[in-house]
Amino acid sequence: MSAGNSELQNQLKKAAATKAADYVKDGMIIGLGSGSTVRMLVDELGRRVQEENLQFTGVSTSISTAEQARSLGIKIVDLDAVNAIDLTIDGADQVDRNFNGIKGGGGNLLWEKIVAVNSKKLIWVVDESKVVNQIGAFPLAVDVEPFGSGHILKQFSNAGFNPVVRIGNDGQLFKTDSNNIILDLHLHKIDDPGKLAETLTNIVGVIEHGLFLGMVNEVVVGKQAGPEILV
Ligand code: ABF
Repeated sequence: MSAGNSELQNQLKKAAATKAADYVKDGMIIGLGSGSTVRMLVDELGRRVQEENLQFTGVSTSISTAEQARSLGIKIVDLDAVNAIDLTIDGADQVDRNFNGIKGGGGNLLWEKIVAVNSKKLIWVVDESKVVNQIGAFPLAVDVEPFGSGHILKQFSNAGFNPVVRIGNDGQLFKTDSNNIILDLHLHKIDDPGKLAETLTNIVGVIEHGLFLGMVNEVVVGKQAGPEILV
């Protein structure tokens, strides 16, 4: 992606994040997602906390989001400290017109899905490049227990899933916030997301996968003509 495009993409992400911040009202319990778009959301929420005295409680989907939020004066509590989350705002890597999504590019899909299923409402904030006709071109992250993961890697290879063990930016084996590993499946396209989700879920040692099917309620899309809300 050229520098110009990435600058435009960041502007579109920021527009979506700023629009999504309007959903957060005093007294709400808010699930805070992960990824660069949500980083922009948390920055904006932090500004509103500091400058407009916005008061809400956050539940984070990653260690990094919790650290960012706390540094901005946002109150963060553990998921088990609340009965339910009023609204979770998260990012996504791809989302189709049926609201099937791929998440996990950042490696936080397990906590993201746990927070999502404990939320009354789920919103994704994306730039327009994430909205696709068919999901699958983005590698599908699978959160795997390290013990015996070599056998799962082999099983994925034999199934034609083109799995790659994720390596972190430091060149070391990537580890999730739960100290699991990520196998990224390079599928190019996914014709039957529901069937694939069931297959992955039934593999012993797979902790969670990045298919989020029919879970999101609204998608705030940053577009050049202005943010658009898909429902
Ligand atoms: C996170 O948002 C991940 O699930 C997903 O990979 C990421 C999207 O990243 P970005 O907002 O940086 O494009 O929730």
